[in-house]
Amino acid sequence: MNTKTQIRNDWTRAEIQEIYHQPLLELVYRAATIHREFHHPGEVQVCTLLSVKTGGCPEDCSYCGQAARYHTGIKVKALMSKTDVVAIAQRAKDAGSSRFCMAAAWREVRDNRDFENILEMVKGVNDIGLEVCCTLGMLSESQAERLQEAGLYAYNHNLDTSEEHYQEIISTRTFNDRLSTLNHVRKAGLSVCSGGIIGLGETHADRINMLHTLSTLPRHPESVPVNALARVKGTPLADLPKVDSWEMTRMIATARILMPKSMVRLSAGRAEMSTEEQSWCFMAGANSIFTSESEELLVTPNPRLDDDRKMFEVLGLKPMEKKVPKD
Ligand code: SAM
Ligand code: DTB
Ligand code: SF4
Repeated sequence: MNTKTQIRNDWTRAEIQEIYHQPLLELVYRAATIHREFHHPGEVQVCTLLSVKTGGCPEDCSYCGQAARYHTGIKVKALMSKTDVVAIAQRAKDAGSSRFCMAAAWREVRDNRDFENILEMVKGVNDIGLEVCCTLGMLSESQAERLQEAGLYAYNHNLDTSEEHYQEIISTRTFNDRLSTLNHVRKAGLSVCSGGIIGLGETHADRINMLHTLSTLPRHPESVPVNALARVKGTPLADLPKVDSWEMTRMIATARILMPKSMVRLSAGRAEMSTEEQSWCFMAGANSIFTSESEELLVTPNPRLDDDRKMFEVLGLKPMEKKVPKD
C-alpha cells in the first residue's frame, strides 16, 4: 500500500531528535525517498546571489565578514545601481538561473532613498522573468507589502541558530525579532526563505531546536537554506573548525524529511566541498544552490560557474526552470 507523506507542522523535538540521530545511510535513504515523492530529483534550482550593498553593517553577528566592528579587511561598497544589477541578473538568467537574490548588509530596511532604489531593482529583475528574492535585514509589515507590490517573490531571513544559542552569536537583535520579520513577510503574501548555519559552536540539540522552530511554523518556509559557517578572518568565529560535510548531509536530510515540499538549499560551504561531498547533500534532498558570477557568495569564495556546470553534468542534474510541484 502506498501512503502519501503528510505535511506536518506539529513535529515534537523528540521526533526530530530521533530522525536526526538515525544512522546516516538510513537517514539519507528516507530523505531521498521523500524527496522523490515531492520533487523531480534531477532538477536543482540555481539561485544567483548578488551583494548589492556590501559591508559596514552595524550588527554584531559573530560569523559575518560584513559587520563593521570586526577587522575583516573587506571593501565596503555603497548600494549598486539598478542598471548594473539588472545587467548581472540578465547574465544570470542566460546562464541558467531561475532565481535572483539581492543581499544588503543592513540591520533593517529604512524608509529612505536606498529602499526606493531597491524597489526599482526588484521591478527591473522581475521584468526580465526571474523569481526575485531579497535579503535586507529586518522589515516592517508595510515595507514587506511595498516589496511585494514591486514584484518581489521571496524574502530571505534566516533564524541562523536555535533560540537558546542565539544570544551567543548575535547580541544586537533577538530571535523574536527574526520571527516577527518572518511574520511580516508571510502576511504580505511573499514566499518565505529561512534556514540557518551550522558550525557556530552549537550542539546537536541546538540544530534540532532550530529545525523544530522552522518545521512548526504555521506554514513551512518555501525555501530552507542550510549554510556551513564560512570562516572569515577577523570575526570572532574565525578559528572554529571547518564543518564536516557529513554534518551538512545530516542536517539537509533531516530538513527534507521535516519539510517535504520546501526547497532545501545547499548554501554557504560549497567552496570547501568536493563534488562527492555535495552529491551526498543532493542525495539527501538538497535541490537548490547559490551561484554567483563573481565567484564569491557575498564576501567568501563560492565555486566557479564552470565547476558547477561540470558538477551538474557528472551528476546528471539540470537547472530547474520554474518551480513546478510534482502534484
Ligand atoms: N543583513 C541581512 C541579514 O542578516 O538578515 C541579510 C544578509 S545576511 C549575509 C544573510 C544570511 O547569510 C545570514 O542570516 C546568515 O544566515 C548567512 N551568513 C552570513 N555570513 C555567513 C557566513 N560567514 N557563513 C555562513 N552563513 C553566513
Ligand atoms: C543564505 O542563507 N546564505 C546566503 C544568503 N542566504 C544571503 C549568504 C551566505 C553568506 C556566506 C558568507 C559570505 O560570503 O559572506
Ligand atoms: Fe549585518 Fe546581516 Fe552580516 Fe548580521 S549577517 S552583520 S545583519 S550583514
